[in-house]
Amino acid sequence: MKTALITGITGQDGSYLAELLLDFNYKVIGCYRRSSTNTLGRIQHLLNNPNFNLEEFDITDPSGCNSIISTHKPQEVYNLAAQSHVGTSFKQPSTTFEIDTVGVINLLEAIVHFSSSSKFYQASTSEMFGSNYAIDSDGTKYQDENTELLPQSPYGIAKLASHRMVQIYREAYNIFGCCGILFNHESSRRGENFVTRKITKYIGLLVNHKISEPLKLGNLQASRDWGHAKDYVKAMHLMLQQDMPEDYVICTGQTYTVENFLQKAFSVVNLNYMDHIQIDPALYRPAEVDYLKGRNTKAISNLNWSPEISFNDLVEEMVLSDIQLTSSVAYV
Ligand code: NAP
Ligand code: F7E
Repeated sequence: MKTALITGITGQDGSYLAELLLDFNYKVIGCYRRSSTNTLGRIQHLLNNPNFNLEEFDITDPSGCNSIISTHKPQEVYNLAAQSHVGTSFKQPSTTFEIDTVGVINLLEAIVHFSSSSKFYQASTSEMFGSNYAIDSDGTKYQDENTELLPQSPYGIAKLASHRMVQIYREAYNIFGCCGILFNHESSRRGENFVTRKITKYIGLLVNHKISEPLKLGNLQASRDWGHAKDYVKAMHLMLQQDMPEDYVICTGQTYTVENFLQKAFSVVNLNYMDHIQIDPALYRPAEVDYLKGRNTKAISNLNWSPEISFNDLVEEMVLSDIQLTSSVAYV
């Protein structure tokens, strides 16, 4: 039985990855940070699984990283822990750097010193491309593994620094480290302050007559390549099953604006989004990533991976789930 250690277990991706690895008969060590309120909601259904174990851990604490790696010596380490909100990274740049860069160094050092054969997955991001893209012969703009990384946010810069750090540890210390450059991925478990979930939760409240004020949003013109988190955690696992450690872009290859998402989500309940939203300039970011559209040719050919859940199915799943969730009497 293989042991996998997942940081960020309480997050969206941590919960789906844990489910996948338990299905593959792994022993899973899920690392969570202490909090004054319960953060285990997304993994509640796994807590009684005998192959699932929780460990308290904060990635910014080097001795904790050393201890958890030296105790478990896991075959696979998936580092999903992060301050992952781009808007927040403008308000808390130092904290973001501490968690998203220094934290990754702490884990890499622990692996080098205590478990050098552990395979390591790093959650890199399309936010590292910033405003940059390539253009192909028919004029299509896209990003892939060869596109220069020019981040536009403290989050993007922190993630780029850790991305390069993994590459350096791979070259310098022969660590089996892979970075997944994942484009936006969502689900009914998405954090409520990301734009997709903010929209679908609002629709749930609206349909259940629990809200009367409009939905406040920022920039509707940014384009994102949105996939489903359940598809994307499969790619993380596949990267660590290859003979050689490499970095991969994981995306759908399609792009939609925030306004397209709004339109589609409201159409699921036969409403017109224009009747329900208000633009709030305070929600615009100091710098924006305008256009993301990935190209997943390498993942298709090397990993035999491609996304299975369509944009329309993703949006519908999120809307229906939030209608159900917000219908409960307890939900206010
Ligand atoms: P998420 O839902 O925001 O989860 C982040 C996780 O990190 C949470 O479990 C959080 O714990 C944990 N965490 C934060 N600070 C920590 C610390 N100091 N020590 C230990 N754990 C800490 O993010 P996600 O959507 O699942 O994304 C997973 C990873 O992929 C992140 O690294 C993110 O940056 C990256 N990524 C995400 C996307 C996307 O579209 N979802 C795209 C590209 C890359 P709490 O519950 O205690 O806050
Ligand atoms: O914003 C616009 C906002 O916060 C998407 C993270 O998982 O994916 C995610 O980062 C777009 C932006 O995601 C609101 O300006 C408008 O253009 O949902 P988001 P993100 O910034 O793309 C990348 C790949 C990651 O790695 C990150 O961890 O929507 N937008 N109005 C808004 N965004 C938010 N959050 N809230 C609004 O009210």
